This record gives sequence, structure tokens and C-alpha cells, in this order.
Amino acid sequence: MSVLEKVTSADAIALEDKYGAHNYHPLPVVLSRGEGVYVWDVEGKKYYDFLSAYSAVNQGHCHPKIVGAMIEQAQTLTLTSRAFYNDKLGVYEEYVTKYFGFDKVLPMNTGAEAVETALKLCRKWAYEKKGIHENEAQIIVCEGNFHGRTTTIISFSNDENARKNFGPYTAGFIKIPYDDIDALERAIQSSKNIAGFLVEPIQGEAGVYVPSEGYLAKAKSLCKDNNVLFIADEVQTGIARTGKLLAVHHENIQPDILILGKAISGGAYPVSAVLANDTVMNVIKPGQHGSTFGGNPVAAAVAIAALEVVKDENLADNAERLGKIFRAELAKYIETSNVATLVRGKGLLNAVVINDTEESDTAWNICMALRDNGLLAKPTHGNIIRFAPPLVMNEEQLLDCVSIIIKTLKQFEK
Ligand code: IF1
Repeated sequence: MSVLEKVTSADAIALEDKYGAHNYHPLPVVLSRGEGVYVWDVEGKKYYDFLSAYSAVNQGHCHPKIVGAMIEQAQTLTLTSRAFYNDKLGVYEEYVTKYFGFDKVLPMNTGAEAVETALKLCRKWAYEKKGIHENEAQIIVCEGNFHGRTTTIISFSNDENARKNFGPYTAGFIKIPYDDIDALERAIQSSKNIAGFLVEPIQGEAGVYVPSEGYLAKAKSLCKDNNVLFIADEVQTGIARTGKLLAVHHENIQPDILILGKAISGGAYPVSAVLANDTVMNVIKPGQHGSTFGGNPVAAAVAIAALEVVKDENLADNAERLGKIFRAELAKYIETSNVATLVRGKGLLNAVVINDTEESDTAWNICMALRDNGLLAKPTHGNIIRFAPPLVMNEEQLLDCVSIIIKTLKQFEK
């Protein structure tokens, strides 16, 4: 079959099943087009996208400004490697560092690569600046974390599915409960070898857990007092998703190392970034870290356009405003519901908890019914449904979506 031939949904699913590794269990819907907050399947049915490619498509599908920048750059120069300079990277580096308020950026491609980069940077800083003895640095992480899929990252996951039978694992991590400031204080004080604290400002994969107010600010100040790097993984929460440019801005703090991915390109291209100030970033010297594609001119052009869209279209304020409406409307419904028990989140990163066990298929069945009703969302941890539409949504569309969600939940009331 030629790739140019039109496939049906059934064909496309059968092909993936036969020729692709079975590392995912997708909702059975085959998408072939996207625009703004909408996607269309191969049969032409239109849906609201409430996943946004796991918060990569915050600027909406196929944003013309981002796609335009990508096409223009792709027709000019795609890749030089970092063996030579290119005329776009420096421009992007200045733009992105000023945008987020850091001295320097280290460009990578995927979120997991950026997390790996941050961990390496933190360790090197610990040995060369903090004076920890070689190979003894410890990095504190949180239970329920999701930071990606590399061997080191899954070494400190407690999701058995992500971790089991991929050992031996990387040493040097201490796991503490999330949103527990005393546990962080004890861990920091337990040893002289603590180099950093890696944290998601909201735990996405764990089911959109928003920590108590003040947790991140207190964590940052504990780190500062003890010369420990505060490393924020904003791959999912960053770029306006939670109603501020960064989720840490809700507590007015600046991390020592900031990790970005996903929406830094508007989902058009794999772009990730690690930002830090000179005292940290300058421990990396030529030849010590890198990537063939990191900082390529297409990535640079796309990321500038994607970040401009976030400002030009006030996406953070829009997410903040619509998120409040979303949670208020759903909370009102949930008061009288025996199917949904709770709505939580920040900005347009929200989740509804379904009144059933993690092993049940109720949340999955609700997502299937949502699909039939024209809205795409995906369960996490069996009984939680994450709702994260593109941030370019307007209020009328959001209210339309709320009514689809409530109508669908009603089909499952007992
Ligand atoms: C998959 C979840 C989202 C992330 C944070 C790093 C990465 C991610 C905080 C790695 C990636 C993804 C990847 C995805 C599912 C997904 C996800 F369900 F696991 F939690 F977004 F909601 N840090 N998150 O959330 O970035 O290497 O993937 O670019 O399919 O594994 P990546």
C-alpha cells in the first residue's frame, strides 16, 4: 500500500497493530487533520481535542504562524549539526533565554533528553562547584513522578509498568513523597551529597496532582538555603498550560534549572530545552554533551514562532480564565453525580476522577462515549480522565465542550 493511498480507520489500526511495536494502547480513532482546537478522523468526523498531544499543541493544531516558520526554514536549511554554526540558533538562544529569564539554554529535542541533560548538568555542577566527591551526588525526586522513558529516568520511577525488567537501574536518586515539605527537608539534611531536587510543579501522569499552595516556594527556599539545585520539569506544565507562562510562576519562583519540551514548538517539531544561569550551565564544556539535532535551524525557527504565539494570543490568561469556568461547571455537575467524584487542576490542565477502581474500564468507556460525542480525551491510571484542550479555545467552544462532557457522564450515571 502506498503512503499516498487513502486508508480507512480500520486499515490504519490494522497496520499499526501488525507492523508497529505494541507500546501503546490508543483510543480507536484515526486522525488525519487538525486545525486549532479541532481534529478530524479519516472518515471526516470532527472532534474537540482534549489531550493536545499531551500538552504539546497548546497553540492549537497547525497554527499558521508556526507552520509558516517551519516551512520557510525547511526550504532554506534544515540541519548543520553543531559542528558548524547556523544563523538561526543564536537568535533563538537569545530569544528563549530572555523570554524565561535565564543566562543560557542548552537545546535538545525530546522531553526525556532535556531531563537527562538537566540531571547530568546537576551532577557535574555538584562535583565541580559544590565539592561533592565524585560519584556520590544524590538527586531527590518525588514518588509518582513522570519524567520520560530513558533508562536513568525510569530508574527512579515507581510506575512498575514503566520500570519493570528494564534494569539494572541508575543509582544516585532519593525518592520522597510529593507535596511533603518535611520529607524534602529531612532528605536534604540526611546527607552532604544532595545535588538537586527534581520536581513537576503539577504531577501530570500521576493524575494532575496540584500540590498545596506554598509547597514549591518552600521547596525552592529549602534548596537555596542548602545549596541544592531546584530543577523544575515543566515539560507538561510549561508554556501557558496552567494559566501562567510557567507553573512555578504561580508561586513567583525561578528554578535553578528549567526543563521545557512539548509546547515550546507548539507540537510542530520535537524541541526541548534546558535553561540555567552561567554558574550552573558553564560547567558544560565542548564535547561533554550534545545531540545531532539539538538546536537545528528548523527547531530554532519553529520555537521562536511558537513562543511568539503564546504572547501574541495571551494564551496564559486565556487558560487561566477558561480553566476556572471548566472546573466550576464540572464541580457543579459533580455535586449530584455518582459517576464523577472530583475535578481538579490549574489553568487548562485538569482531571476528573471517576467513581470506580483503577482496574475498572469505566473511564475508558467514558472516553469511548466522549469520542462518539465528538470530544477526545484519554484516561490515566485507570479511573482518571485528563482534560487538556489547546489553549486557543474560546469561551463558547469551552462551554460546548462542558456540555458534551456532562451529557456523556450522564450516560454513565447509575
Ligand atoms: C508518552 C503522561 C503526559 C512529561 C514530563 C518529561 C516528559 C514528559 C513532565 C518526557 C512526557 C508524556 C509522554 C507520553 C505520555 C506523556 C504524559 F501521560 F505520561 F503523563 F504528557 F501527560 N517530563 N510526557 O510529562 O517528554 O520525552 O515524551 O518528549 O507517550 O510516554 P518526551
